[in-house]
Amino acid sequence: MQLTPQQLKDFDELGYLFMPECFNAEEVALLKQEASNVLAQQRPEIWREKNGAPRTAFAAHTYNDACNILASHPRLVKPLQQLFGEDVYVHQFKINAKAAFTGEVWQWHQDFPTWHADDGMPDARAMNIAVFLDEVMPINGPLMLVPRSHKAGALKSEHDLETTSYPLWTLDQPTVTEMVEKNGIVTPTGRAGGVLMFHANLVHGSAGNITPYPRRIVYLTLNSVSNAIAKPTRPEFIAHRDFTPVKPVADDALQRYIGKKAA
Ligand SMILES: O=C(O)CCC(=O)C(=O)O
Repeated sequence: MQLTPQQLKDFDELGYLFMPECFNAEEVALLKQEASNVLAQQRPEIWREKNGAPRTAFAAHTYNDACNILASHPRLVKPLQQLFGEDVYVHQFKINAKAAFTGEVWQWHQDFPTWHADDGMPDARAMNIAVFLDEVMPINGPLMLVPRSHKAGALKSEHDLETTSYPLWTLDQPTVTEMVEKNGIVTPTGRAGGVLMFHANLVHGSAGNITPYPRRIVYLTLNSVSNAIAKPTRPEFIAHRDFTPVKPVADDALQRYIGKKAA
């Protein structure tokens, strides 16, 4: 999948692109089932909310076949290769559960300050590309993005070790207020199968989920091979040390996997 000149222009201007219905109903059904299987496991790669509900399943592509295919899927990998103009490797792969009733907040942040401070990533030449596994609605803790905020570069961030179970470099309220007064907030919503990519310096966050509707999203973080991390401090399952370029699989790889499983 190649981004069109208009999509490239929109991404440059706004810092994000939302592509509804990138994965079809069969592919989504498989990914949902596999995400449920992953999130039901007890393993160290699964980070939990303070109340014990799964918050994030890291590195699921290393222990789940469908996730492994997704981490090399051309609909996710090719747009990022195109944007960065070089090969990319998997810096992180995670399923964020944002469970019904218990999913907690993600404080306002940019991704790059955490990757830089905690992993020694040199530049903002990495990006999250997200796949919605459930319908993302205005009510179930959608991702909130501040359009154009990536143009401000990396902003001063503080290490938040308190508000959630997961340490993150977050932005203070005056900074967020200033960004939002200038640019507003958008919440891309839509059916499972939608894909959202956003710049490493785009300001974003999400509120807790107190609805009965889970909001599972896969985030594949791809980093340019020329920008490999230099000083990782987090476990390998959060910041991968294998810088081998991703070779995109065939576009129908998930469909073939479904066929193989059914046979
Ligand atoms: O899943 C969410 O709501 C936010 C996740 C996020 O911002 C992140 O992983 O950096």
